[in-house]
Amino acid sequence: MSLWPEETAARYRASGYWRGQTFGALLTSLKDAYADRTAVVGEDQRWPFAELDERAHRLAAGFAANGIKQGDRVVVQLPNIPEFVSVVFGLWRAGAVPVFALPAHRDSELRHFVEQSEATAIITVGEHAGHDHAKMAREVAEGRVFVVGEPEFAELAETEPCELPDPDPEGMAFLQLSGGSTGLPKLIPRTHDDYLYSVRESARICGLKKESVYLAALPVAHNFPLSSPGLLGALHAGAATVLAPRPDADTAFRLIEAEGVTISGVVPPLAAAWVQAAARTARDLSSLDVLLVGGAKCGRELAERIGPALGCQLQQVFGMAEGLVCYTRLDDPEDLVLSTQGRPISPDDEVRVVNPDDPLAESDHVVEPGEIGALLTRGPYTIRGYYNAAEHNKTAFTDDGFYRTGDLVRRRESGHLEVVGRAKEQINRGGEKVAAEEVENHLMAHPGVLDAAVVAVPDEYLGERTCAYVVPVDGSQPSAAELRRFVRERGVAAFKVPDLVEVVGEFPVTGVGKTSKRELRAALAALAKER
Ligand code: J2J
Repeated sequence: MSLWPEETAARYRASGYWRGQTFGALLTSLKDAYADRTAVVGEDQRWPFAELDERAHRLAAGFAANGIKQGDRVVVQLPNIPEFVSVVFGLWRAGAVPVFALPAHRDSELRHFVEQSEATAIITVGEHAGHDHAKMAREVAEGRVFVVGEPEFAELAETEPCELPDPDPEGMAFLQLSGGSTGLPKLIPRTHDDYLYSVRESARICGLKKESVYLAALPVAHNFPLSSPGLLGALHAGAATVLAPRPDADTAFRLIEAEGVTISGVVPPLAAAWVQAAARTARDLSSLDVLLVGGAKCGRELAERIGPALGCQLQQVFGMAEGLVCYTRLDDPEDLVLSTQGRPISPDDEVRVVNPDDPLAESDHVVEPGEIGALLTRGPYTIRGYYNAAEHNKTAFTDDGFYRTGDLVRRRESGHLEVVGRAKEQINRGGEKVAAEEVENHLMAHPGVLDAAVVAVPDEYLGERTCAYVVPVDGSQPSAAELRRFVRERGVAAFKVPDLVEVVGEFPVTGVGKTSKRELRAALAALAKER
């Protein structure tokens, strides 16, 4: 059954966007075409396509033998290691549905993913970057836990391959995470058909060919390094993906030189750090042709420095795990590349720019061409609803199925979009998304906190940082340090711990009642900007 209205689905099939191929079947065809070519490179492993294929077959059989059935959700929390790739393809071949947690997520988030998806297993690592992931998973899991590096996983990985039925290409292939603006991250159901379309086109738009080498610098479970064009785009083109354990310039430059990396993707603060480091590196970066920058706005000043400093072409990308991805094209005029965030992948990506002052504007409330408005979108790889979130979906989507991105954009005549701001209650911390309400809820769990409002403050390096305004209960005076520690100890990703905490007698804005958190946040954000 399609997750889109049947009539629309039929159109996407007829247009050749949806081709009825699953990721498992894709890997089989890649193995046939590129058997001995390198598919995945880790710190001490290098797998040709044939080996990746074999490993995925064995894991699939192992998962099936361990009771993981078609349609079962399995939370995957793995860093940038080759096993991420074999596990995910193994799950796909077993017909299971990976739920992509990031390595930064901690127990409260992991628990939420398990509960929300009713996951029957978690696949994770042991110690990673100073955190015991295996212990955390065992505390949170409601079913099995498989730890890469432990004997039980090794056994899975050695299972004799077997024939398994291919899942429905129009069914849910995996659950991606939303950046979120409300309480907790929503789960995004993507299908084989819709995602493969965006991957295939991304690979083409970014000029990938089998000789390309993609460096996954960001955590590869994130939608950007996974699919824009990312690991999957590289695999699709028969190209190698090098998995960087960390995104810093030293690590990245070492890998670019050693592996002859031709293309990578980073968030703006990382691009800035690479630009700076390039001036004093002894590494040879001449293989790098293209650097994708996205996840947060890349200002013109930074955009202008990237090409000259790194000796490559800048490609801006504006995407979202819910679907729509825009790229500047490699043959676009320079001005568009430097000053816009690109245009959509598909001729059938419908883009509407609507009245920004009406948060629930319907898709026919369009603004004049060239005016700033809120971006709505609908298309062959943009979801029509979050997973198990009927209530939230009523406001996150218009009646006619457009996704309310929460982004404020201006549309050029060429179709290129300029991202100029945001209407959603989210802080974009250098590409890492923080939902204001989620952090407020953590703060409000503190016995000394009466009310909290989390807003963005401008930051030179990250673009934005989080600032929490906290009103204590009478007689209580929690310190900023204590509140930050409190949030951290509730088990959240470090990037969600408020950067600044202002404990105030009352919210320092007049004329705003308690009626709308939204208005309060807007007023506080304006105040914070002036500081
Ligand atoms: C301004 N804001 C941007 C940009 C994303 C490719 C690239 C990024 C993501 C991603 C992705 C932006 N300028 N260039 O999934 O496939 C903000 C917008 C958007 C939100 C989505 C991909 N690129 N953003 O960042 O799901 O606010 O996906 O709605 O994490 O990031 O966040 P996310």
